[in-house]
Amino acid sequence: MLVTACQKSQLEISLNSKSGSTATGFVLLNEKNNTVYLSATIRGLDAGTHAIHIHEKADCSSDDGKSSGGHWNPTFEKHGAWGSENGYHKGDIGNFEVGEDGIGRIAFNTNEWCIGCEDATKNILGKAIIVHQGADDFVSQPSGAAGTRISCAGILE
Ligand SMILES: [Cu+2]
Ligand SMILES: [Zn+2]
Repeated sequence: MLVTACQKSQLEISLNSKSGSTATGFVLLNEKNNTVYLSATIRGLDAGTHAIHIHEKADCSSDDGKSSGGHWNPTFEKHGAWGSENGYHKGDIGNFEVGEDGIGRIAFNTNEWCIGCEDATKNILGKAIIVHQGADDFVSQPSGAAGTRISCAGILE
């Protein structure tokens, strides 16, 4: 009997505040059976709706987070809501809600990503997680008009 080894890797990365915000947290990324599971907890947010995306470079060095580049879009689609038939970036995770406690929690999973595989249209290593001050409208190009980048984490091992 042949037992196929399942690919498995896990990383935990820190979100650091940007653009003068107080938003910090961590993101756990875990790959199991060709699915990547993302879970994040972020504190110090303003109440309301915030966007979270994968941007194209694991470079959080600039104060405004713009060093991370635009949305990660390896398949050259339009910006949109995840799963939209009109197209979406592989980094278009979406929006999450924050209450008066300023804490946001995100859980997301997809088989359209991998952690460190050979397929450049799936590999999220070397990219960045960005949290925005505003909400993604899923329509405005190229990035959903989500406003200032308030927290950034490079996806690095
Ligand atoms: Cu973004
Ligand atoms: Zn996008």
